[in-house]
Amino acid sequence: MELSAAQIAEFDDRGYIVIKDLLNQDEVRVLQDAVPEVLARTGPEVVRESDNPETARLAFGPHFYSEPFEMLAKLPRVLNPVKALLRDDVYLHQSRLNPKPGFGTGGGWEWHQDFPPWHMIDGMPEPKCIMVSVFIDDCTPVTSPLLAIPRSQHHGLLDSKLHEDAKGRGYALHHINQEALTKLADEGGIEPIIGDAGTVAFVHCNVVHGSANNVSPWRRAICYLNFNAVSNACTSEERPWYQNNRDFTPMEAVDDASLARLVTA
Ligand SMILES: O=C(O)CCC(=O)C(=O)O
Repeated sequence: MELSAAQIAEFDDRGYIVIKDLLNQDEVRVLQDAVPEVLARTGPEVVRESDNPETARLAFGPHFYSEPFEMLAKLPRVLNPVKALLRDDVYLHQSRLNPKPGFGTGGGWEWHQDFPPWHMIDGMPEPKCIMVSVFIDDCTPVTSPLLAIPRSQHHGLLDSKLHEDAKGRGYALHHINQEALTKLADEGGIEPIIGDAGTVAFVHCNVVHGSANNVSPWRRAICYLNFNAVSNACTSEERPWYQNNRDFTPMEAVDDASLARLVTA
């Protein structure tokens, strides 16, 4: 799939584009079936909710150890748009699966940009990174969707503060203070990024976003594939493999049917 000039212009202006049904329902099912095994891992790559250790808050690195997520990251439908938007070859800096289970157990995310920890800890020079948000479940107004401030990426790296419970947030989340957030939201508005399972949003890493906790009865899993431009490779080795991938080889696409082929009868 190739993006149109209008889609690229929309991304450059608003900071994100949403493509409905980028994955078909068979592919969605393969990914949904793979979620329990990912979340059952016992290594440090799976971070639990601090107030509810039974519940996984996020699993880093599923593309390393789960074939469906590896194939997802290499689909031409995913890779080609990222390369077009970043105007470069890309590698996968990091992937995360946020399951966001229902009944309030899937916790919220304070308003933040994704770039600060990548820049400050991993040594990513520029915000030339895209968070590809793959909806594994339906993301509706009631399942605590991602909330984003359009055009906020134009403000560059904003002042932010390392969250005092960074470990409980899942990573070194830098949140934005209320005054700055109010100004940005008054100016740009706040939009929910919603769509059925199989929808994919391509989001610039400096777009300010957050989400509430999920009080609906339904799980709202999203897989984030955070692609970096090869020319923008990270310089630090502080964080482990599952947070800061050190293989900067330009990614090659697999056959477009590779994920669908994993359907079991
Ligand atoms: O999945 C969510 O609701 C938000 C996740 C998020 O903002 C993040 O992982 O940086």
